[in-house]
Amino acid sequence: MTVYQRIVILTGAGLSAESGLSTFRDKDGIWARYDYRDVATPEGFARNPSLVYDFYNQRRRDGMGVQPNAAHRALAKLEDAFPGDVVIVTQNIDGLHEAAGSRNLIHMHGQMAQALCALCNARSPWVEDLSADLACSACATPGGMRPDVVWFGEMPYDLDRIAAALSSCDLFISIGTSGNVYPAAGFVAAARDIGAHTVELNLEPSEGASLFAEHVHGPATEVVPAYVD
Ligand code: BV8
Repeated sequence: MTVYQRIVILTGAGLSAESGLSTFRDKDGIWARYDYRDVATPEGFARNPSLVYDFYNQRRRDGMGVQPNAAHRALAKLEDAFPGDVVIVTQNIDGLHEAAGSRNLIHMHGQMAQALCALCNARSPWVEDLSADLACSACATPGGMRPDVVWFGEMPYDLDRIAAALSSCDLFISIGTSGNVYPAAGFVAAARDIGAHTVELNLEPSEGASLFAEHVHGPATEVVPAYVD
């Protein structure tokens, strides 16, 4: 029985599916209803900011009252109980890891709870609908407020912290992600290259399934507690 010391956990939209939030690439997912180029790129925001405001204001409203599920809770419990290091690198912006009690979190694609001023780069809590009229609380200028999320073509957050965690982990677990989006989809190869054991916990085989040493397929609320408890 291997005793692990340092665990890196990558999570994606599938982890929050059983909390009632849409994933992106499932048949009824977000990208089946929106073209990501219109709502999740800087070009889309420049072209039609009100469409992007509507998209994210609606996602924020959809997320209100949503609760973490048994998989989120199992990961928070693991962090408390595990004698070594656990870090969760999440692609999700829904805040459900924090709501479940996880603390050592890296939000590589940003957070729905925060807004960003594109004019002065100040961050502020996202408490009301974003719009072109909303003035930044720091520079008092309207027109620059956007969700604090990473769009396609933008640099994900904290890549240096993620690289440091991957370079010393001995267990890498990927949960609820289709392995379509980079650089996140490349993390398993980095972990494998330094000799970490790699596990995919997902409803079905992801794009990168062949890169993992171990797979457990099924709903996150079943496979995650069973694997980490
Ligand atoms: C970058 C915003 C440079 C936040 C998102 C051309 C031009 C520019 C860039 C590129 C290019 N070609 C490729 C790229 C890179 C690009 C990319 O990867 N494109 C893909 C489409 C090919 N990436 C980027 O642009 C990234 N930035 O590259 O910067 C750089 C970087 C590093 C070093 C040097 C340079 C930025 C990507 C971030 C984009 N932002 N969203 C938001 O609105 O939420 S994308 C979106 O996809 C979300 O962030 C999401 O998290 C992410 C990944 O999706 P998943 O989480 O995996 O969700 P998905 O629906 O796909 O899958 C769900 C899975 O769960 C499925 O497998 C399903 O089976 C499973 N599941 C479902 N139900 C359950 C379940 N599992 C368990 N239980 C269940 N119940």
